[in-house]
Amino acid sequence: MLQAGVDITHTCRGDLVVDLVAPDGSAYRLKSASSSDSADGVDTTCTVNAPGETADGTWKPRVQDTAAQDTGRTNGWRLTF
Ligand SMILES: [Ca+2]
Repeated sequence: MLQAGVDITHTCRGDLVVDLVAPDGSAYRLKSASSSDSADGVDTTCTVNAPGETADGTWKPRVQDTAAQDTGRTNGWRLTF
């Protein structure tokens, strides 16, 4: 079971779309944008449905900020296979 944790400082987390990109380029959505969620930051761990994927290769987080004004930064992330 693959678990992905992300720690993001941001002033409006509803702006954010977070994906996990596998070594072969497959993207797994961890978080979608939400216009109704204006709370601060993301610090969560979620289970990713990614059958057949292994730790081999380079995994990357991809964070997109879909709206102007509010900004932030990614502090860290982790994967557990
Ligand atoms: Ca923004």
